Amino acid sequence: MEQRGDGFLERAFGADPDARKPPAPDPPQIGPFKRSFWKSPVRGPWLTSFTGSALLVAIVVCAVTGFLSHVAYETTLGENAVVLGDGPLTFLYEWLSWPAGWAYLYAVTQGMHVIFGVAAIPLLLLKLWSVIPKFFERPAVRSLAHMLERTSLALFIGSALFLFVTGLLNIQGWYPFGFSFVPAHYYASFVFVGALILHLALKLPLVARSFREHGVTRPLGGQTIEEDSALHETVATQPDPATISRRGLVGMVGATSLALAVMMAGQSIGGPLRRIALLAPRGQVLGTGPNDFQINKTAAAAQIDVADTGQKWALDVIAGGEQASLTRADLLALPQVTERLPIACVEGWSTAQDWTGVPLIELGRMVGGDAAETLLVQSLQKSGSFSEVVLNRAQLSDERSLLALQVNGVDLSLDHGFPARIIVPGAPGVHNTKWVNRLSFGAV
Ligand SMILES: Nc1nc2c(c(=O)[nH]1)N[C@H]1C(S)=C(S)[C@@H](COP(=O)(O)O)O[C@H]1N2
Ligand SMILES: [Mo]
Repeated sequence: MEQRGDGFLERAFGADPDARKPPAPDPPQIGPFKRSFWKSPVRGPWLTSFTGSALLVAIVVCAVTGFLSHVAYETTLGENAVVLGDGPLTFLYEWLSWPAGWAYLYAVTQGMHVIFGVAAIPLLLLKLWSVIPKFFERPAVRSLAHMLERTSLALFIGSALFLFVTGLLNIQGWYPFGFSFVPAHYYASFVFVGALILHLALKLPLVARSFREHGVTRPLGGQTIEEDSALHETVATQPDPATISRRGLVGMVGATSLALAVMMAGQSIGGPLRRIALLAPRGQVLGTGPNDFQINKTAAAAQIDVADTGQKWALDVIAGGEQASLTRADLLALPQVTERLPIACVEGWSTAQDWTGVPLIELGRMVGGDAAETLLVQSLQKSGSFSEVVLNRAQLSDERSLLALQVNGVDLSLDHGFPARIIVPGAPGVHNTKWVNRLSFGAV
């Protein structure tokens, strides 16, 4: 337990029997634990405040769009629930239903989530660099307040790194960890947002003072500023001569952020811009055939038995006691509708194609299920995530929501969901179930 200080902890938690011993001497101040070890003349509260403010903007965008992504994923919950059981805010997700209105809604919110998240990484690194001396601060804990501040900081930095690392791995489609990405990323965001609010409350006065003294952007004009090393632990006591100005450093990191943002935007916006998506895992340059667009999970990966997609395939449509069974020829004989709609994956990429098929609501009418609140979609995929999904009222009743049989004028390829797949406006890609074989109106 803390032995120096003002006895605050002792009063709070009862006397420590060791407290009567003479206080242990401070550990020897060597290497990075010595203030003079840190030489950079640009490190200080202005740089931290400025970088932190820019980072805050990106983080707020990520938090809002991340929350929206959960609303989109869990619309009416049921099989969609990514956090099984009663996760935090489940009641909110039951109440907030994702609209079908604007076809590009999720492409935009999730594109922003990934673009701002990736662009924030250089800012996060600069922010951490600007406060390195504080990690070596000794004594590590001075008082109860100081202990709480440092604990919240450990949670803050820990959850931030966890969110960025898991998010990056997810957009690369790589899951080296033994837990499920969505609930982990989701729960960590609660720790992060809580710690962020505390951090802001604790640091706002410092930021305000620094901006009052030096201006928010004045050092970016190239002006040098003096910061007091006696007041701030991050300011070098024996600085080396500058090798880069604050303007140069912020400019370099800002340009890196911007370049990453443009690169990530390439895969969200698509078209010729996809060529600049150097970090996109789903390929920058795709073929030019009608089925040559991103494949999230191939039929082989989903363990689809090709025999099940052939002549013996039929679609079961169910509502209450009514049931219909339709072959692909039956479906093709119904009036066909063509809609240009995007697939917008949680990974941040999206791609708009021309889909042709039968409106879901027409299939509902055939069995008297068109007034249903929900539609349970099931597929040939026997297990694993996304093998089935629940669509809400807005989605199942929208005239553009299709059971697609064709894309860009030709039959769906096996990897894109042959014989039939769902395509719904404004929804996350995950709800566009492939290899569909059963539609149950009002089942959940
Ligand atoms: N049955 C089934 N449908 C599925 C998936 C899946 O794994 N299995 N992946 C979903 C996800 S996450 C996305 S983004 C889209 C991608 O569709 P595409 O592979 O045709 O681009 O399909 C969705 N439909
Ligand atoms: Mo996806």
